[in-house]
Amino acid sequence: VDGHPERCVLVGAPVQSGTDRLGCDMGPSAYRAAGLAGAIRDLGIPVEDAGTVVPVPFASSAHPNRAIHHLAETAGWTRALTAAAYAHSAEARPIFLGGDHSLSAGTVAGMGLRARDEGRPLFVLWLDAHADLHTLDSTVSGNLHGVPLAYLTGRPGFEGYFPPLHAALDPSRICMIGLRSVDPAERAILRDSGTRVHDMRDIDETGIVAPLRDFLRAVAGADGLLHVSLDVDFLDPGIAPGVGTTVPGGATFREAHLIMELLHDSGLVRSLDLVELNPFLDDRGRTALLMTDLAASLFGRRILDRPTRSF
Ligand code: 6HN
Ligand code: MN
Ligand code: MN
Ligand code: MN
Repeated sequence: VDGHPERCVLVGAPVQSGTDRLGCDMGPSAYRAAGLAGAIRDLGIPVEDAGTVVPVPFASSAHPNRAIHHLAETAGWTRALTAAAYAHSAEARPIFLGGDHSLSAGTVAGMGLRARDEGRPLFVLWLDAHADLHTLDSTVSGNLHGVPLAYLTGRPGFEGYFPPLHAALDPSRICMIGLRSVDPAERAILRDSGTRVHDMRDIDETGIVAPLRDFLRAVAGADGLLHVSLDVDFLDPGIAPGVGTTVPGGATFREAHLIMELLHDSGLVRSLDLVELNPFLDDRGRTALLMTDLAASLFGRRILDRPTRSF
């Protein structure tokens, strides 16, 4: 891929402190059992498995929002994954095997450090039913998988609770596709944020190709480094039941693969989160296998050869 290392590295991030259900800690094992490393190697790409990240405790203060749970643990994961993402992206393209979506607070922060070193802007594609834009003050569920984008974009209220952020992600460099469950506080933040937001109604009306191409052109035009965060609940629960936060009306099998195929053709993707898989809720591994196939599409598996790279 132009301007990016070819090699991939798998990084296990068995985070489950960001949800109130157990099971996401089995995610990395499920991806390994589903054959993710082999699927990417079959494309001619060298793959190394770096094993599992270990969280470093973070001394968070107690937060006045009593709904919040596992704050110090999640902040600890954030610190450890920031360091892991930065280190593993030096000479490879990392694939982070989640783990719940709170892990992106760390992986995206670490990729931000990588982008800074390369003198390039970081862009993020967020494929999710949810906006994950709550602050520690606005979250009602207290589930910290609902807050990573507020932390990463430098919204107030994380100081003393999460590791300090070296540089905030510019909201206009985020593209969200797949939204269909947005809480009032998140809707208010999105209103004037400059974030490219494509809810499922947009996808129904215009399809998935045009908005993605616009975003990819912006990334390419800025010589950006692109991080993709793929939440299982982006997909319709009918094809991806192995997740705790199913929302009806999600992306279809072909919409999801088409996004991955266009991402591959763009040559812009530097890092990938696979998040929210809960193998305890899965049906004979089908969600783990679908996510694995989607990752393979992103790294170049295709139906037929195509003459030119286009996006
Ligand atoms: N995810 N907005 C809801 C909450 O509890 O704050 C759902 C969050 C879902 C988190 O999609 O990773
Ligand atoms: Mn999410
Ligand atoms: Mn979600
Ligand atoms: Mn909420």
